[in-house]
Amino acid sequence: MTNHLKHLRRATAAGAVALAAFSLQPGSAFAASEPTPRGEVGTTVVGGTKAEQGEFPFMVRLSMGCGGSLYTKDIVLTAAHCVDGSGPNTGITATAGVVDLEDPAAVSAKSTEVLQAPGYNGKGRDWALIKLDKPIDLPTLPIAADDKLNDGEFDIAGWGADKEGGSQQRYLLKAKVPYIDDATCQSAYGDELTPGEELCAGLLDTGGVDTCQGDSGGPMFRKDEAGAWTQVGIVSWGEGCARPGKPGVYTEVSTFAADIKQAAEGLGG
Ligand code: 4AZ
Repeated sequence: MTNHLKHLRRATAAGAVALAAFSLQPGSAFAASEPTPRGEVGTTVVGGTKAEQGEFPFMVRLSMGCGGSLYTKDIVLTAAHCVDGSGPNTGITATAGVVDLEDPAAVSAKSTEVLQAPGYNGKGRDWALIKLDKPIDLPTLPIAADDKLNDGEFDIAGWGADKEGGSQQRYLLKAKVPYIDDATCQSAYGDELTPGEELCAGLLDTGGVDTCQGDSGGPMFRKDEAGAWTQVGIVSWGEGCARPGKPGVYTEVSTFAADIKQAAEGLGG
């Protein structure tokens, strides 16, 4: 089990991107945007639907095939398993400002430095920061400072696979997934889960909505009491995608909020 799960995580860092779902049209790279055989737009399909341009302006696509979020205008928050370690790094391109990755209006910046969560060893603690060579002038996504928002319904978004084993997406997909408490999630994953460092979300009974390969590193977020988007999770891992009884596992951002803030200050942000 351990190796299987870690394999999923490595596979993401290596290649495919992705958000969400399940049972869209087989063989179509961009299924969620296409009419279904009934002539309906794919937004009624179980799983992800297309995000509107500007709906989630803090979403970042990283060139290694991961998601991310703008923590500051020149620091991207992503998953530790999406990066190779800490230090100077000019090899990552961050793309933002568009839902369509082929839109010429996309804005991009290059990495200058990577900070992987100190002590990251493949279990829990799955966060990293990427410093950019120039600011991206888009809204940032504040992170949750405490666990008050670890409840209710969360938003997920990404350019990852639209089904388990599927291909990365041209258009940003989005979905909503409910919180799953630690005890319930532990009954799905046992000791693979690190409660307190990870939180789970998904449709436990039915499956069908989830993040997937290539969504890793992207945010799970919701509105706070004041109606402002707040990041509560980082897409981390899961057994497959959208399987019943196998929810998505997310880095519990509030647990690491102080560490992330300190690390960002160390990167000059
Ligand atoms: C991945 O490999 C991955 N279903 C991301 C999310 C999930 C599984 C795998 C959750 O990037």
